[in-house]
Amino acid sequence: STAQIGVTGLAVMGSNLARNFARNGFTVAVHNRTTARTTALVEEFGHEGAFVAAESAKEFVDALERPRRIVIMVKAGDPTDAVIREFAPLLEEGDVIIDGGNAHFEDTRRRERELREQGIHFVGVGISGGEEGALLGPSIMPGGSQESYASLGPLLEKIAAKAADGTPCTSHVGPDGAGHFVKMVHNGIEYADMQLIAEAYHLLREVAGYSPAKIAETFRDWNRGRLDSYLIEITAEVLAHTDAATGQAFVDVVADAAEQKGTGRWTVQIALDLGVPVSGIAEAVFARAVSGHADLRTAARGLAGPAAAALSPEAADAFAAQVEEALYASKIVAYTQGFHQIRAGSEEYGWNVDLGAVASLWRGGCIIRAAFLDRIRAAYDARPDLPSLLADERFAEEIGAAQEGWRSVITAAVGAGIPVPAFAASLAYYDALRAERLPAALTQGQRDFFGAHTYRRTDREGSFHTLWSGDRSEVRTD
Ligand code: NBP
Repeated sequence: STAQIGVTGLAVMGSNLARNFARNGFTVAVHNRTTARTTALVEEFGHEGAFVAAESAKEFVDALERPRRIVIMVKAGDPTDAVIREFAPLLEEGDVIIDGGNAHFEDTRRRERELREQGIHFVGVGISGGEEGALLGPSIMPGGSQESYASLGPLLEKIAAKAADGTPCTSHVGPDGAGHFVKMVHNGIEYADMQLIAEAYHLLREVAGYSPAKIAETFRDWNRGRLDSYLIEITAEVLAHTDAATGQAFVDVVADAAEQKGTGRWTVQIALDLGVPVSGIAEAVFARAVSGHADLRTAARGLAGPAAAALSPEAADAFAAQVEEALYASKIVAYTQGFHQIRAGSEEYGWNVDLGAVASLWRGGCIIRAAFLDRIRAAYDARPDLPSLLADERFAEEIGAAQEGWRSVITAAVGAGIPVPAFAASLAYYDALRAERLPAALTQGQRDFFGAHTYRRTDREGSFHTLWSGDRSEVRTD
């Protein structure tokens, strides 16, 4: 038994992760249900490091030093349970099973509980960065026991991406499902970021009248400022790309129906359960759904809308600057909502997640990596109990400075008939939170009227009900 770590499930993610471990000097046992994949991996990449190819589960387990560390990289869901059922009987107390797939955190909680009874540490790990990240350094979000992290952490820190300051983009997130929960919210934020960028593009195209090439330039420019991020960078690349077959802009030949794998949807479902308003993320998920409904879109095609009005080149450039403000302000809201959800999950499940550390481990390797995350980390470092990112002085100042442009952009979008659901939902969230009074008072009155649901008063303690169908006097109900 010489291998320090084992990887089972050698499709693209598992292979690349195994190679990453090997390239970093670890001896890696590799295994796959279909042995051909194991053989192919070692044949093609065996020169990169020390691999031990195992045909059977028993061989695999025997190749590992103790306590064993086994990474499962198979299709999420039933296949993960099947692999756990196969390996668990072969393992001993203190061994660690690591699930690097995109598991739902509730599944991770269940698996952790079941394996704990057997004395096995189960570590649900969120991994972001796609294929390339798995090979060159992903952002890694491990859950599980503190003890498991003591054994696993040093290996993960070696293979993880490094932030600009050299810090590894991984740290122990919290017990059981915490890592997969944080990965889920990461993906939700990714949906919001992408939708906000899409709305900015749409406005630059339809209101400013910019060409895709000009918009690519604009994004490149923005990428040198506060919006500096991987997603802005690749947006410029995609927009600058020309389709070889037609000579047209690539973005004009791609079908405009966005697909999804489900982690954005999970984020919203869980947010609803926790009562956390993640309206920006929800609008992003719904926007993809709307784009995919060809039937509804065809049926609505002839509906009336405003006539297009072109802006002068100077007005277009001024408008583009406001779009940058709208994008930045909405982005602050998306992260505010996402971090609120992590805090709520952490409280609900007793995870004690350090929000600043989460911002820190997203700084490299993952899809939402951005200069912006340094600021979020700084905000939580300064005030770990920060109730909301909007309560941070610097973010408050920045969003305050952007709000005029943000409003103008949304007004222009409404006037021009361009849908900006995520921009608009983000602004509504901002305005709702800063409002002195909300119409929720009226909602409470209605609820009391039709359902005697009671209400609280602004001037006295207690809960009250008005006898709406009687003499309309008020009674105290508590
Ligand atoms: P896939 O999700 O395509 O899964 C293929 C692997 O699962 C193969 O090794 C296959 O073995 C194995 N497998 C299946 Br399917 N059923 C099995 C079973 N019942 N028993 C044992 N093995 C089984 O691979 P992937 O795209 O590399 O992704 C792996 C995980 O990583 C997934 O959970 C994914 O969501 C997650 N992830 C992916 C990305 C990404 O960018 N692609 C990023 C982050 C996380 P076989 O070779 O014998 O069929």
